[in-house]
Amino acid sequence: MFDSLGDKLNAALGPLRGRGKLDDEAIARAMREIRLALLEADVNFRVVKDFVARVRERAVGQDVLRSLTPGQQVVKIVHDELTSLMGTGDSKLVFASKPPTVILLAGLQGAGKTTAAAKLALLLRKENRSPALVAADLQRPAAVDQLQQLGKQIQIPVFTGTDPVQATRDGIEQAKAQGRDVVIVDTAGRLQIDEELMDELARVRDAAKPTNVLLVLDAMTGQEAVSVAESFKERIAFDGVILTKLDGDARGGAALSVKAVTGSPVKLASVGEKLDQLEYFYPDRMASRILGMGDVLTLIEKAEEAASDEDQAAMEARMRSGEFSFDDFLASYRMLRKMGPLKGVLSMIPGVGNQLKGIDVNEQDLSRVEAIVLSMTPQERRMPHVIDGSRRRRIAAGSGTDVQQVNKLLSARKQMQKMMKQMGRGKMPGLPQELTKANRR
Ligand SMILES: Nc1nc2c(ncn2[C@@H]2O[C@H](COP(=O)(O)OP(=O)(O)OP(=O)(O)O)[C@@H](O)[C@H]2O)c(=O)[nH]1
Ligand SMILES: [Mg+2]
Repeated sequence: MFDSLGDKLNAALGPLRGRGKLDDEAIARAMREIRLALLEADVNFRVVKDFVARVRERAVGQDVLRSLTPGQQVVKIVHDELTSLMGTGDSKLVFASKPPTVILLAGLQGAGKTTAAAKLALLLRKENRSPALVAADLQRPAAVDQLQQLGKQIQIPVFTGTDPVQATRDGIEQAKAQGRDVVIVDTAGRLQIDEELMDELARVRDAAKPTNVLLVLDAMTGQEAVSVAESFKERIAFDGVILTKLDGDARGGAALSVKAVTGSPVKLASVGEKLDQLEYFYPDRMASRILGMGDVLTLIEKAEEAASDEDQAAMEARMRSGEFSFDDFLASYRMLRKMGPLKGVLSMIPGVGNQLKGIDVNEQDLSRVEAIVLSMTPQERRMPHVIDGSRRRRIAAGSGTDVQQVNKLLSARKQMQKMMKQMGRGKMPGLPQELTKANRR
């Protein structure tokens, strides 16, 4: 996602990262490159201009944080500004105090409304809500059918009617009667903003009295999507945006400009055609992703699904403090296992994705890792520095491995700990050498 933008921003920032002191010349050059990278990613030019001005101002007048070099600080400034460009904190959906919560989806033809309606229903059900779908698109003959098919796939009821307004009103009533607490209304698309359909949308909105109006935008259309959003804004107030087709070759322009141009944040992002491929949009994570800092938080979230809350919180706290014992090692390793194919999970760790190219993650090697850790005493796991030569021999014998393999694991843990510490400081770590080497054989 947004790979080319990420590469270019990193190329612009690269020369600054290691520098202890920044002169105006170096900053000016980096700002020029950042500007170009954003324009090439199809970010709105006014947005680019403001963005670069803000970054420059902060970069030149930066308060020097002791923990970061000036170069690292510029990277942090770019990250912060990217984050605030995409919105701060308010990307949650609003739920009505008196159910049902009604979510109205609007957008151009083919933007992905109908698919997004079903995806959103599925996402909300995972959060223990009880959604229903309403097909208010009676423009296209097959539209109702499409939503009904999707509803059937995920076993969520779909209501409709004979005209858009009546379908909306009755659909919501029926959903309510069945005890559904969220109703998602799918509306007719339009080729471009046209009076008749805008008028219909306004009437559907009045009938639905939605808690949220979400505009569905195709990210692949870049700036076009942003102008569409601007035109919608003039007629139908919307609270947020669902960006779709981020799995395609979207360059990032829509994601980065829409909040600045319309004032409404992206709330959800669709990253594929499958029905479970809709995610909440987190500006800070997206900024990290663009800057190639990996998606640590998404990873943590996945881990949370696999681990109990207490385990997770305790481990996170220790990792943040830069501690990483063999107990943590084992716990994270077991979590990884539960999270699914290892390679996919590893590729989300900052800096690891690239290094995994061409490497086979060998699950058998990892079982050996578990055996070695299990042969350690609780004290050894907690305080790995006590593991001396004779303990190494004992651990090797106990796990059916050899001292060399034990040594390898000991230094892998050290590397991991270093990596965790760097992450805590906001640096971009690399994959521990020992781990890649071990698996390259
Ligand atoms: N790759 C990819 N395809 C998507 C995504 N979201 C939707 N699509 C595809 O885009 C096409 C249009 O999606 P729909 O949901 O039918 O779009 P719509 O806005 O309801 O279209 P109309 O009802 O005609 O206005 C379908 O082929 C979807 O499978 C996505 O996130 N990624
Ligand atoms: Mg549709």
